[in-house]
Amino acid sequence: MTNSAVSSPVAFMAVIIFSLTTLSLLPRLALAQDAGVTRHYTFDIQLQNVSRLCHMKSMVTVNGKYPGPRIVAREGDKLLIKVVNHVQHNISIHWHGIRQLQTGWADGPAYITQCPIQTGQSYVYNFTIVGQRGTLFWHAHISWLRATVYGPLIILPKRNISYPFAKPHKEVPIIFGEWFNADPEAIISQALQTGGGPNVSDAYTINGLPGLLYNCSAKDTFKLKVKPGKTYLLRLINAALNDELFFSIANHTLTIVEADAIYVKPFETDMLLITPGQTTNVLLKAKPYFPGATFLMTARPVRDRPWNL
Ligand SMILES: *[C@@H]1O[C@H](CO)[C@@H](O)[C@H](O)[C@H]1NC(C)=O
Ligand SMILES: *[C@@H]1O[C@H](CO)[C@@H](O)[C@H](O)[C@H]1NC(C)=O
Ligand SMILES: *[C@@H]1O[C@H](CO)[C@@H](O)[C@H](O)[C@H]1NC(C)=O
Ligand SMILES: *[C@@H]1O[C@H](CO)[C@@H](O)[C@H](O)[C@H]1NC(C)=O
Ligand SMILES: *[C@@H]1O[C@H](CO)[C@@H](O)[C@H](O)[C@H]1NC(C)=O
Ligand SMILES: *[C@@H]1O[C@H](CO)[C@@H](O)[C@H](O)[C@H]1NC(C)=O
Ligand SMILES: *[C@@H]1O[C@H](CO)[C@@H](O)[C@H](O)[C@H]1NC(C)=O
Ligand SMILES: [Cu+2]
Repeated sequence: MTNSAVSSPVAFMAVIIFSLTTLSLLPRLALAQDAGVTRHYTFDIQLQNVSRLCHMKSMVTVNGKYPGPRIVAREGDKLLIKVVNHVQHNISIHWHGIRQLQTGWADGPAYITQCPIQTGQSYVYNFTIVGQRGTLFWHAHISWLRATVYGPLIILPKRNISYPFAKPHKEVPIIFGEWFNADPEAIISQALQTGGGPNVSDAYTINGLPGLLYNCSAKDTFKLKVKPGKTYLLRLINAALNDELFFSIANHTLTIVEADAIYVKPFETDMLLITPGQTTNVLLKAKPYFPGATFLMTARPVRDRPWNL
């Protein structure tokens, strides 16, 4: 394969046109600035019909969302997340990258730190975020349920502590994943039975959307509308199952400011590599000219699909 990610059929892409969600990331907190607050979330594990690439399927989700809901907290906050299992699968949720100081049992890997939550049961994850700020994520941690059960975990700095870089105009989570037309549980169970490699996914996704390089997918393209000259904080998360991804935005340089919830000395790059489980915050400065222009945003794996080798 060539390096031309934009024309590769296995890359996925999106066009910067429309405004996606704007994060209301700065909720007013009730308590004193240093103490941290307790934030409550409820995750209902439930089936949801989702259609991509002209394939509709019933998938395991949190609250019927794909990708799942955002968790937003500040460094120092306590999280109480009640997970209620309404599906036939056993499940547990991993708070990926959280250090879990003195709360190892809240980490989430099934049969490692806890028994999975069984059908009809619930469990409250109870932990405090200590000494971390930036972007992490959460996902299912049993079998291959993480293929559809994942979402951003956004950790803002403590109240009255600013970022060590200029305040961005907006913050946008960009979460990479994989779409399987088949049931991911059937794929991993077939692979375990045959001893062969598991079938590869049918598409890579940005925020659950495969983008317009795939057939029957143009309407499922992530679009981000930007204002000329403004700076955007992109919270990049690789929630793909197995693939390391190269990410870039045409004609733009990215400034990396944080990795795995630790600030880094900022540096610029045209392209970055992000492996499954990694997260990183980057600044994107929109060009001050070219009104109405669109720029492609792509991610693609290190090694291509077998049929493209
Ligand atoms: C998914 O679609 C099937 C078939 O159309 C339907 O029977 C089922 O109720 C739907 N499930 C949900 C959660 O909407
Ligand atoms: C669900 O978890 C329980 C407890 O660990 C286990 O006994 C049971 O076999 C599991 N069910 C499935 C379908 O894996
Ligand atoms: C959460 O854990 C703390 C101890 O770290 C405990 O005092 C508190 O009661 C727990 N809360 C819930 C709702 O389980
Ligand atoms: C924290 O910020 C608020 C405004 O957001 C301000 O009123 C308050 O004085 C600040 N507190 C400290 C200790 O800086
Ligand atoms: C995996 O791919 C093979 C070859 O295309 C196909 O026959 C099989 O049904 C697939 N397995 C699943 C679980 O979808
Ligand atoms: C899209 O469909 C056409 C016609 O079936 C096929 O030739 C092409 O390879 C497909 N492209 C992708 C990216 O799957
Ligand atoms: C974007 O980059 C391409 C390739 O370097 C170049 O041909 C094109 O003129 C650039 N477009 C803009 C709007 O900067
Ligand atoms: Cu994880």
